[in-house]
Amino acid sequence: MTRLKEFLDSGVNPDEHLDTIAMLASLDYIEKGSPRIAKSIEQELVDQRNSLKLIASENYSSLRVQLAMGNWLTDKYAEGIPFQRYYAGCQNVDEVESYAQELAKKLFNAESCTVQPHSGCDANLAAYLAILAEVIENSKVKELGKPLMQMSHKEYESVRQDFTKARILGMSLKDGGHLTHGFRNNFSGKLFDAYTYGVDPVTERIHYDALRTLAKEVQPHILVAGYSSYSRKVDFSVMRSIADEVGAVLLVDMAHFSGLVAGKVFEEVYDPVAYADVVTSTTHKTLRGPRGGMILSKKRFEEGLKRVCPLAQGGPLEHVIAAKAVAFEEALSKEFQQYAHRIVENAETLARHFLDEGVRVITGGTENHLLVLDVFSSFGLTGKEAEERLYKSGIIVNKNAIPNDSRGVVQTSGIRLGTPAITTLNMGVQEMLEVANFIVRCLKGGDPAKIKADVQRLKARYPLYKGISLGKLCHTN
Ligand code: DSN
Repeated sequence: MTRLKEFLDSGVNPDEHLDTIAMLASLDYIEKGSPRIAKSIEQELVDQRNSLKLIASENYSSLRVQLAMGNWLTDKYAEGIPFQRYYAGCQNVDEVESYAQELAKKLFNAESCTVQPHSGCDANLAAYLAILAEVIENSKVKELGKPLMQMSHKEYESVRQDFTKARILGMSLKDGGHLTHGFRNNFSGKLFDAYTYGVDPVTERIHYDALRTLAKEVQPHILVAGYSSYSRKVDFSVMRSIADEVGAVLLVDMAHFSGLVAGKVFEEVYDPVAYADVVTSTTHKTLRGPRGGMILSKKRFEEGLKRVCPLAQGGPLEHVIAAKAVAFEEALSKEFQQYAHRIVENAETLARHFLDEGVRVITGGTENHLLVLDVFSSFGLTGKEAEERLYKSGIIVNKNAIPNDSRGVVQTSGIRLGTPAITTLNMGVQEMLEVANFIVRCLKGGDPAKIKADVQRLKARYPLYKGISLGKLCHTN
């Protein structure tokens, strides 16, 4: 019997379960032609159900978001921007993309927006190139009195050489920044003369005066704020003043915390959109949309950002943009604001439980959705060992360097934990005590099989996509 038939035969009211029906029908259909792929899709749900997802950058998107991606919008090429395309027949994707842009502008109170980046990494690449085009290329265009395409090879080469001298100052990977903020094995460390700032060795927080001094020395063209494993709020008014003092463009990468901005947890000086020239983001993570990217900007950079294609990408993925629009609609709701506040409440509670157990929490706690534990000083384990041990107990985390980590990025001394996904499941502060206990028991050498059984008991109380609980998908191993 197919999954769908089994579900419908169970006597449910189809009108109340359209999402489940759509998902089960698609699995049944995929299985007919591509059984290996259907098996992996199904197994992923089983595995996600049976484990505790504490990866700070992951979440569970709604089935509406997922379904908006799975259709024929994927077949349409749409280079250009809405209503100004290089291909005919874009009337429907124009509608989708312009609506997504409007929603994003409303959600973040932004002047301009592009939802075309395929990922956060692509958003940063496109944003850097658009900024360089504005601050380096345009002045040369004015000086020579002719557009790029009319420059001689020699003239254009002098523009390109100026690009390679551009300086960037971003948070170092080892202190919580991202690969795209100047890491040498990333385009950002190759395209730019890249400098990095870290955290204060004692407080493990950004030291704004030290950053200001460094910025004055480096004179960056772009100051990058934002992080992927830093657990404190960033004061963007201070970042703005530092950028202004050195004449830099301020770019904030809010990929990790855009859901906290949308959900009005980060307001006033903690809202990057109010202060930055350009703000990049992913649309998954705390924002809980499809995997993808976007860029918000002040009017000055609007023209440059209309050129994500051809600057950094080919045609936009309009099926993913449709799902971004659905996610933005969801994020505009009151429920989403409550969700965003609960993410942080849960992370703070989790951090407090670890501190009560004598575990060293980097910076002494958290003000956002993530926390980093020093597992080497607390349990004598490297981050890699801790990650593997937790995995055997059904707890999914990632190893993470801590400030001044002597064990490098492969072994590391820390792990990073995040609460966006478990908060989506509706776990609250009560459950954070259980989660902290599982982790401490496991890292102290507790029996993985027993902990895994306890994890699954907790997960059973907070089912994932609970409509899909009938038929073949009901595995519990
Ligand atoms: N992979 C994301 C994270 O885990 O933070 C960022 O690239």
